[in-house]
Amino acid sequence: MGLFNRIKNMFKHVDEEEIEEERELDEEEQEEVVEQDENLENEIEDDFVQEEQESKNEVVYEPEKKETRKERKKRLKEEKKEAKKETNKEEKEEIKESVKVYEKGLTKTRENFVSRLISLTKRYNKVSEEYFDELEEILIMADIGIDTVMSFMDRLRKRVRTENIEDVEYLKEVIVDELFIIYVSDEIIVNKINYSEKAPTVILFVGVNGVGKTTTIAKIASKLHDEGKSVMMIAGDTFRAGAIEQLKEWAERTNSDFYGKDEGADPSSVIYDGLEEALKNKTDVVLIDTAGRLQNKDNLMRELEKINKVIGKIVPDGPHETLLVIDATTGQNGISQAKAFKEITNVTGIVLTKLDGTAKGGIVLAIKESVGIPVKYIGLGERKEDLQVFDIEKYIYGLFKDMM
Ligand SMILES: Nc1nc2c(ncn2[C@@H]2O[C@H](COP(=O)(O)OP(=O)(O)OP(=O)(O)O)[C@@H](O)[C@H]2O)c(=O)[nH]1
Ligand SMILES: [Mg+2]
Repeated sequence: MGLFNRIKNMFKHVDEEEIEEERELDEEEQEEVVEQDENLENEIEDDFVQEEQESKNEVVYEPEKKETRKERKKRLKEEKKEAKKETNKEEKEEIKESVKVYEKGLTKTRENFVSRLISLTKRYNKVSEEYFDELEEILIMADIGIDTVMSFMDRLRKRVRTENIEDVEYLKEVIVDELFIIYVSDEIIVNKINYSEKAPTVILFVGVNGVGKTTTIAKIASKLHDEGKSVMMIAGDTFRAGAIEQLKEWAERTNSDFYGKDEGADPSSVIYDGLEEALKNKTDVVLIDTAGRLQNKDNLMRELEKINKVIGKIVPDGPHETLLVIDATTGQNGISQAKAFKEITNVTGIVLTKLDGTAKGGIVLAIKESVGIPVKYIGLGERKEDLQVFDIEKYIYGLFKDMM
């Protein structure tokens, strides 16, 4: 099965109203998944042994109420099965919610880019030079980036030639396939955050003014809390008093610890003291806000070097991530920022915010190809749920669902 159909099968059901019949099938399917789970037997065995142990210490006044071995095993099995089904259901719900966020957040791009692609396919019966020219223009308009588009077109033409493709309907699938390849390009995509085994995990946020650093920190903090992790925010952006206040407010709202000093304080000293406190409190994750005045590249480079050194003094393998925040609505300018920051510090991942605010969501693909840094999170709106771990399959579905 091609990628186009694979992604379609993965997510198409999310859009369709769940009819009763389907729901029943779902139940059966879940029952099967549970039955086939090999771990289940072991888990039941463990629970059984534990319960046996515990009940040995109990005095049973009503011997007729005591469960037999067999009864207890049966009950435990039923309980486990119910719990497993519940988690499976929850997982499915989560995927569904997240696909909906992608769909909604990518509406502008989809309506622009994909509707043009569909209209192109309608106007041409066969693949031709004119078709290629128009396609190229559509891709450039979506901000995929000239270089990326050129190499994409080369590969597409080659496939059309070698596979003798004439049908534009089929070519649509090949286009999706090739866009996926741009992103993946022979690498295993690491979109996961590198959490340290020993607390604290230190995540440094960098990026120019107004791109969404502080709100991203707040969104990530709230996700971490949902996962049961403790969080501290450090106000390393001491450039404006407002920035410190804003972060402090977010810390309160998300139940995170906060460390900050006054406006004008040396960011490295703030970070040093904050990290010491985090170490003392055994905080799981520390999120560090910084100021990103790229106007003065040398200063920024020196400042980031100092910050990294200070972090390393307290948390020797930190920072575990340096996330560069980029505003998707700035288009190619965002790509230039990524290139500049990559030169001055070791950026390990990109957070691409405000994708919901642009019709040029193709920038995700351009960043990966032109800078070679994985996009780890994307912002698809202002709510905390709108910050999503980047998932290329959901992204492609969010873009092309009208074609699928
Ligand atoms: N629509 C939309 N808005 C976003 C998204 N992410 C952030 N914003 C908005 O962008 C604006 C700027 O965000 P901040 O977090 O203050 O940006 P910053 O990088 O910390 O800015 P400075 O501290 O001024 O350098 C806020 O109004 C956010 O609500 C997103 O994914 N979608
Ligand atoms: Mg800020």
